[in-house]
Amino acid sequence: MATSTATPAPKTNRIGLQVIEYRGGKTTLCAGCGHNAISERIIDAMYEMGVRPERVAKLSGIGCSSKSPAYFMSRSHSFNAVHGRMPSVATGAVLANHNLLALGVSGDGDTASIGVGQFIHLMRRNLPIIYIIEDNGVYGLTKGQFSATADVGSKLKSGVINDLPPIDTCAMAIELGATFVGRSFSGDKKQLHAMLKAAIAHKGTVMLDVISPCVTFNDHDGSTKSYKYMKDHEEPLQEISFVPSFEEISVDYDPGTTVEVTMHDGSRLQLRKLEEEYDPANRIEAVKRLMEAHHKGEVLTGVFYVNPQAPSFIDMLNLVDEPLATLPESAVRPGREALTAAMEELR
Ligand SMILES: Cc1ncc(C[n+]2csc(CCOP(=O)(O)OP(=O)(O)O)c2C)c(N)n1
Ligand code: SF4
Ligand SMILES: [Mg+2]
Repeated sequence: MATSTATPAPKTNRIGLQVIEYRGGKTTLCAGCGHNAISERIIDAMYEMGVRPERVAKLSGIGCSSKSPAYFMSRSHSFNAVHGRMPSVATGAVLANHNLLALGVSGDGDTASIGVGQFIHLMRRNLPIIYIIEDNGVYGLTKGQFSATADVGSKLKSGVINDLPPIDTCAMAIELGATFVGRSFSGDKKQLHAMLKAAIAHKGTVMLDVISPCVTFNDHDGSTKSYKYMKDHEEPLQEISFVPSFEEISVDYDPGTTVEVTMHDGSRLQLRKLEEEYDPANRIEAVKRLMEAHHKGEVLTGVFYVNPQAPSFIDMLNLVDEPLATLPESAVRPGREALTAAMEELR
C-alpha cells in the first residue's frame, strides 16, 4: 500500500502569513520577565487578526519594556524614542501616515515618571494608537528603584518601603479621554490575548496597563507586582471574548449576563460580567471601581471603559484620506496662484 510522504502545508492566517513571520529577534531580557510573555501575546494577536507586519509602527521609549519591540515583528517599522518621549514621536508618525497601526510599548517608569507629561497629552487626543504599559512597579533597566506606580507599603529587596501613593494610569487615562482602557496581567494569557485583539480593532486611543513582574528586582515577598501577589489579588471584572468582523463564530452569548460592544469595524467585544452590573460605557463608574479596588487591596483587571463611537484625532483634524506621507508634491505645495489668492485674503 502506498503511503503519502507529503508534509502538510504550514498553517497560515487570513493574509497567508505564518506565525513565524510575526516573530522578532531573540530576547535579551531576563528569563521569566513578564515583558517576554506580553511580546508573545502581541505576536499571537497580530497573527490571528491578520495584520500585515509592514503596516505596523512599533514605538517605545527607554527601559527593559521599551526594548521589547525588538523581540516581536521584525518586519514592522520601529522607533526607540528618548526616555518618556514616545508619545510625541508616535503622534507625529500617526499624523504623517494614519494608515499605519501604531503600537506603543512603554514601562511604568517611562510613562508615569519621566514621561507623565507626554502621556497625559496623548490620552486627551484619542489618537489611534495602542499604548501598552508593561508595569512592574520599578525601573528594571536601572536596577529596580520604585516607579510612580508602586503601591504604598510595597517593599524593595533592600527593605526600603514605598510610602508615596501610586498613580493609577488606567484611572488617569479614562479621566483624560482615552476611549479603550483596560488592565491585564502578563500571566493571564487568555484575558490579555482577547484584549489585544479588541485593541487592534479599536479606532482611537487604547491604553492597556499590563502588570508584568520583574523577576530580578521586584518578585519577592512584600512586592505588590510579583507573580505571587497577582495570583492572590487579581480580581477580573469580566470574562472577555472577542469576535473579529471577519469571523462569524457565535460565542456562547447570554444577553442577561454579557455586555456586547460593537467595534468600529463590526467586530464584537463580549464582556461577561462576573459579578454585579458593570457598564463599560460609564466613565464615572469605571474610575469609582478602580478607586474602590485600590482601597480593598485588589488588582482589578478587565476592560474598564470603551467608547467605539468617539471621533479620533484624525477625524477631528479633518485630514484627507490619503496619508500626508504619500501625498504627491502637487497636492502639498500650493502653486503661485493659490499663494497669491491666500495673500490677497490676508490684505
Ligand atoms: C533622560 C533619561 N533619564 C534617565 C534615564 C535612565 N533610565 C533608563 S531606563 C529608566 C527607567 C525604566 O523604567 P521602566 O520604564 O519602568 O522600564 P522597565 O525597565 O522597568 O521595563 C531610567 C530611569 C535615561 N535613560 N534617560
Ligand atoms: S531586569 Fe526586570 S524588567 Fe528588566 S528584563 Fe530583567 S526581569 Fe525584566
Ligand atoms: Mg518598570
